[in-house]
Amino acid sequence: MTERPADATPARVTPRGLPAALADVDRCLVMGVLNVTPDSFSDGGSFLDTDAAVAHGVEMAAQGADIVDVGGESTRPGAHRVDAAEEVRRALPVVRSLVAAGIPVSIDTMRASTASAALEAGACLVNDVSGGLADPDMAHVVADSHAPFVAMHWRGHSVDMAERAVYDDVVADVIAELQARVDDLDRRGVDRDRVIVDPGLGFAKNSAHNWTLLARLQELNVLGRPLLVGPSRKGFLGPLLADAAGRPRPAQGRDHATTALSALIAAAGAWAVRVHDVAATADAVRVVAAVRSAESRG
Ligand code: PMM
Repeated sequence: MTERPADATPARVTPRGLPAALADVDRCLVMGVLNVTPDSFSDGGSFLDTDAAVAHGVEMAAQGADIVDVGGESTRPGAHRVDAAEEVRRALPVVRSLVAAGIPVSIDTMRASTASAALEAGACLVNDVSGGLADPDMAHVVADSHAPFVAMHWRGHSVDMAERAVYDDVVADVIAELQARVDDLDRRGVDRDRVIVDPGLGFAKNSAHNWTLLARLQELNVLGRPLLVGPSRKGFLGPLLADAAGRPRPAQGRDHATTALSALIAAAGAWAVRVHDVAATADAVRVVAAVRSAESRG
């Protein structure tokens, strides 16, 4: 086998605890976003009905989503919390139906009780935008389950997170705060080899912070953990794609830019990318994998 040259992109790291079918995939995985909410920033209200949500999840799997990420609470900037019963009422039937259809499902929640119900229903991964900070019971639930856990970089709830976008060096600070999360989770029984880290684009970050994190993504590999990145349709793309009058491009028009970012994120060695438009990203990650494989053949 040829040795990777010193300047090659880093090898992908995968988490322990994934279903074998996903653990064996040797490219950046595609996580399809399924928000069963009335108020998410780009697809809020589209899939509030259970049947529509399940149909969209099945469609994303057919388009190449490796995992469908089901969420029942919006985390868009300024969002207020939804109560626990309502979150479960929205998300659980969708998780159950997609699991029954043989689709790998992750649950996007900050609540231990919702994570527990979803794991019981067959979800194979917990995606917590607060990295376990919002609910003191989350680590306990995940520790008991042996499922992988996404710890996203987070500094507080969405309602006032913009005020927390203050950093000395956003990359160094995000790395230090994620390292503290990984260490704390490990102490509380969520072994570090099950933890996936995410820089949390758009969460307590301004546009410059998001671009800097994307430019220096490979520095996060120092954490030694698999990396998930969620660039999809996010606000920092709006001004970049503004029209001639300077009006930022609305969320629904940001998919091509998201696909370009997904390719860059995959090329940086990320484990997975979380997107709304699965079909284009599924192609993009395959292109990156083909180039990387040719690169390793020399
Ligand atoms: N972004 C949103 C929601 N969940 N989870 C992870 N791990 N990373 C993210 O960047 C992320 C997330 C934002 O809301 P959306 O569901 O409307 O994309």
